[in-house]
Amino acid sequence: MKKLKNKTNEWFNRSIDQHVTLAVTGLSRSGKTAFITSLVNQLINEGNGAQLSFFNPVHQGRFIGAKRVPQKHFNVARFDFDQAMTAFCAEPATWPEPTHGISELRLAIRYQPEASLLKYATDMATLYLDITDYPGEWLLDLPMMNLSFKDWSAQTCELLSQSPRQAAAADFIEKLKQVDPLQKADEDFLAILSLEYTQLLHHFRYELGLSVIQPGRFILPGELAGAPVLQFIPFPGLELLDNELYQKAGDDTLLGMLKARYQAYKQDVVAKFYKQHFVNFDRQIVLADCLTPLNNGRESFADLQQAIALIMQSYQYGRSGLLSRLFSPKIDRLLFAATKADHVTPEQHPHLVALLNQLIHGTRQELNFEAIDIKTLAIAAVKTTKAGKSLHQGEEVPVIQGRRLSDNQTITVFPGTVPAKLPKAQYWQQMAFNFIAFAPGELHGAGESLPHVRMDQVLEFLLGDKMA
Ligand SMILES: Nc1nc2c(ncn2[C@@H]2O[C@H](COP(=O)(O)OP(=O)(O)OP(=O)(O)O)[C@@H](O)[C@H]2O)c(=O)[nH]1
Ligand SMILES: [Mg+2]
Repeated sequence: MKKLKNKTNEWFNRSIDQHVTLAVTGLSRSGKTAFITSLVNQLINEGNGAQLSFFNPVHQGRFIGAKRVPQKHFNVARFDFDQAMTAFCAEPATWPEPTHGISELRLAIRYQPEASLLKYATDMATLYLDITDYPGEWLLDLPMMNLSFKDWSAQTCELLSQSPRQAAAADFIEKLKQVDPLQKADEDFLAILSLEYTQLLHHFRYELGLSVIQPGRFILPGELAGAPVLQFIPFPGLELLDNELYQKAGDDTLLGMLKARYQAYKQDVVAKFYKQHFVNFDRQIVLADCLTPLNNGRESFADLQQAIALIMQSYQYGRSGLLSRLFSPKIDRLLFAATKADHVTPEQHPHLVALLNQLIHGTRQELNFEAIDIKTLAIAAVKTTKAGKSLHQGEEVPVIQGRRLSDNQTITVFPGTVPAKLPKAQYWQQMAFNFIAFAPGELHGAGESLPHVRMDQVLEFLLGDKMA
């Protein structure tokens, strides 16, 4: 009897005080800040007009309330929810500022458990939800863990020699070819080369709209900006160097210094992130903006596809998985969300999901995802447009209406079609998609909930079972 009582107590305790760690990631500008702000806004304003009918605790009337409480880790930046809400409440409303590193926020969510036993035990249960925002670029580095400096250099220089990177990178590579890797190490010289390489990465990301950026920390250095561990470069032609010379290159040579820093980067930056943060995540949402690359053209879209394949390696837990050989992560639910779905008319949403499925499908088939439940959704954390129909040459066409970000004009457009499959050459010739950045609608105070698309389905997948 005593044993049974203990068992019940254990369950009771666990149930009234549950914890879930939810990680939110995605490449820069994919919509992480908007997503977390909306998610928190929906939960703390529940009962105040938030539209969460697909979230079971709300649908079944068991949701009691949510509030922000002090975060778990004191050494991680606070997610700036208030600043983001201030932007949405401004006149005219604006988008929150870009963020550059990892941040955290904790919510306490009160609800009534469904389970009858608990109903006798208590009327209320609390779910502590720790939300972590971190750059998706950091996940692009995992494959480096498996590569020597020589192999990484060869792979990266190969990428730099191909279109669309080649045009911007040619001078840099040419310059390196004139440098003897065995020359005397010079920190200042290496600092200059690293800066040039970092500028190239910025150009790829922000001007060419490319997604495969390695090392990912170089464009989002956080507190490591300027540290020697972020000062190295891929070096061309090392495969031609005598292997013994490569192996024996001392720390007083350029090559030796490059190898040492590359090694330090892998251990002190990449592995450290996985050890300190990633292994503690219970659930993960990966946000992907498929529309901007679709708008940018074939090469940008192909690069997104490659970046997603790299990111997927972080969720490959089978025996062959690199990550599970290094650490033991525990994510059991993984949601892929195509963000900014309010940019297309609603009948295009299934296409957007189909496209995202195809992007992750290539790798999903090969990888072992036994332990993970995966779902894909098309969402808008903050809905900025209204959908309707308009007459065009005697035919009804679906349109969206919203306030254009660049000039605040209200416009009505047919944004084009999203291909349901990975687009073929013909799609790019037609340039079928026309992406326009919209401004968010104004909120009348932080107590109002943000309009959204499918945030309730997101909540149900990520938290529904924990609040049963
Ligand atoms: N229409 C629409 N635009 C969105 C939505 N979410 C994000 N955006 C747009 O995408 C931009 C980037 O969103 P953020 O939430 O700042 O993205 P992020 O991933 O946090 O970006 P970084 O902090 O730079 O890594 C915003 O400024 C908006 O222009 C959405 O739900 N709907
Ligand atoms: Mg952000």
